[in-house]
Amino acid sequence: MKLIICAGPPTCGKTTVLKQVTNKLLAQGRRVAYLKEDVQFAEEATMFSEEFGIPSKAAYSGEICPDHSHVLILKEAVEWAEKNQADIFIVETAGLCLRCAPYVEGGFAICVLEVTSGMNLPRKIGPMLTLADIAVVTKIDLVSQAEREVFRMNLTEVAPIPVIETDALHGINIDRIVREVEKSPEIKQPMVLRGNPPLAVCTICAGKKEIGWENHFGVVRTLESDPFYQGE
Ligand SMILES: Nc1nc2c(ncn2[C@@H]2O[C@H](COP(=O)(O)OP(=O)(O)OP(=O)(O)O)[C@@H](O)[C@H]2O)c(=O)[nH]1
Ligand SMILES: [Zn+2]
Ligand SMILES: [Zn+2]
Repeated sequence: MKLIICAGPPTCGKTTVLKQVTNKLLAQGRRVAYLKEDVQFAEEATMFSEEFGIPSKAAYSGEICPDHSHVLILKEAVEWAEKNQADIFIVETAGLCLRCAPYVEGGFAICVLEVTSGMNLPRKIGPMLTLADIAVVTKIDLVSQAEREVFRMNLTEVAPIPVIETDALHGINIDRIVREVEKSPEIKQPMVLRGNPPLAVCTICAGKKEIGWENHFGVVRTLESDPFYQGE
């Protein structure tokens, strides 16, 4: 199974892009599963399940940093997708913590940014962009050619990765994203974070990169549970 992790600031167009991508993957006979991770509210999972009839799920991080919650639940989420016979598992995350990045080694990482968010955004968001495999720039229908080019230049200065520009509402350049997804490797266990978490007090912050709540101490959670304390 391929694991596609898609992060980006709120309302940048992640879901719109992923719906277009899912549509094409399903048309090619792929079996797709979808997980939306958010802090407290998300309707995307219902949307994916109603529109595409695919296994879809939402996970709320609540009081935990969304990227930390992601580390804790991703192992079980991958097992859930495998149980549902998915061959491509798409995870959309809120990506609110600009110190962490949700990407794992051996997975495929997509960072979505909206071109309307200001020319300096690529310089502000850190590992969410710099550790991604590709950047998808949405809402190109709303700005001039010159603004598009400056945004792209600022982005590739920070992260020299392929940039795919899209008007996601109209499915522009979605085929290019699908080709990148198709080229990505199969996920292998044990999964490990790509980046180094920031310095602080919990085991994730302290730099322990193993995916799965069993591997961490402090306030943790499972895919289905409320947060609980694990440790001495
Ligand atoms: N004009 C234009 N609008 C877009 C484009 N992509 C997304 N939108 C609109 O932007 C809004 C937010 O899009 P979503 O796909 O929900 O964004 P998101 O990143 O998934 O949002 P959250 O998951 O809620 O953080 C919606 O109203 C979309 O219709 C685009 O390429 N062009
Ligand atoms: Zn979304
Ligand atoms: Zn964090």
